[in-house]
Amino acid sequence: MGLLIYLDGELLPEEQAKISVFDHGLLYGDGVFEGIRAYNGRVFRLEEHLERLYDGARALQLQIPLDKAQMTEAVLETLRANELRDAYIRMVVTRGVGDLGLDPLKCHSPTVFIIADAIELYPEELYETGLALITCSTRRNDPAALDAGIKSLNYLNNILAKMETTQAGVPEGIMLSTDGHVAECTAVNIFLVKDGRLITPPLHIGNLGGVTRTVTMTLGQAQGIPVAEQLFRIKDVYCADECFLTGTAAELVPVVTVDGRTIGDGKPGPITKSLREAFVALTRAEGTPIYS
Ligand code: PXG
Repeated sequence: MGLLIYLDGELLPEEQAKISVFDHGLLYGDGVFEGIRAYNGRVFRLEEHLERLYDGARALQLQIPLDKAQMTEAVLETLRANELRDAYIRMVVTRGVGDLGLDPLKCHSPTVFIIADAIELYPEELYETGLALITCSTRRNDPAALDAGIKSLNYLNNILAKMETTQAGVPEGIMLSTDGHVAECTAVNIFLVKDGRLITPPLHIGNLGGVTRTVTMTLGQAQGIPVAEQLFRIKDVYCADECFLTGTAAELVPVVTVDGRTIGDGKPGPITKSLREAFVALTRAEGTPIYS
């Protein structure tokens, strides 16, 4: 049986959930999206995801036709219609139908759709053994040109980097800023552990302010680990004691090699493990209930 998709106020069978070829989300990548997860009947950090979506839309002067309470209800309805308790949720708002020119003012009605589906996870053994990464030659967009905090439908530079990782046979890759600092990976944020400190790049170099990144920093502080947002370069990754990635789909996943160099002792480190355990526990304990 196919999925039921929320599209502009209706729940439609997936074969009928279609949008126009004149939608500017498709023609120009003009729109915003979110990827969210539900664990055991609760949506994790829904408010934070909605805040990022609405802030991104606001920055684009894109008026979402639902308020946050209505959008929350639409997400929960979509999950219920598909009888899901554990799920990946994709929420998309596009500029809507316009003409063939760029002008967003000619698009009168944004398109809103929500897909909720069973989640495809990284294989469990990757959490035990850790990932291999490469450094991608594709740079992250310059934040002077496009703010990476807007989770827009323009993902081409991440996709070019993703093609490099696939070519290299690894699941993720590090993306540098235009001035050569480590920014993030293709769809996850990056953390290092060095001398007992947790370090992640600051947002101003052009990375996404990940919801999982924020949760991880809070969990680190709660465990008494000093946490810093600090610029670093690829050599600092090679010389780190531990490295891990954070994202909604990946959760918190250890990295054990980068560009063929072994990180730390080549196994997921103790701080990575303890933060991962705390993260997993939190996802099981908190969230917006789907079925009340
Ligand atoms: N950086 C980028 C560029 C992202 O797209 C993250 C970091 C992590 O953010 P969260 O809020 O998830 O902790 C993302 C996440 C997926 C997927 O299937 C994730 C994203 C985009 C597309 C697919 O995991 N964004």
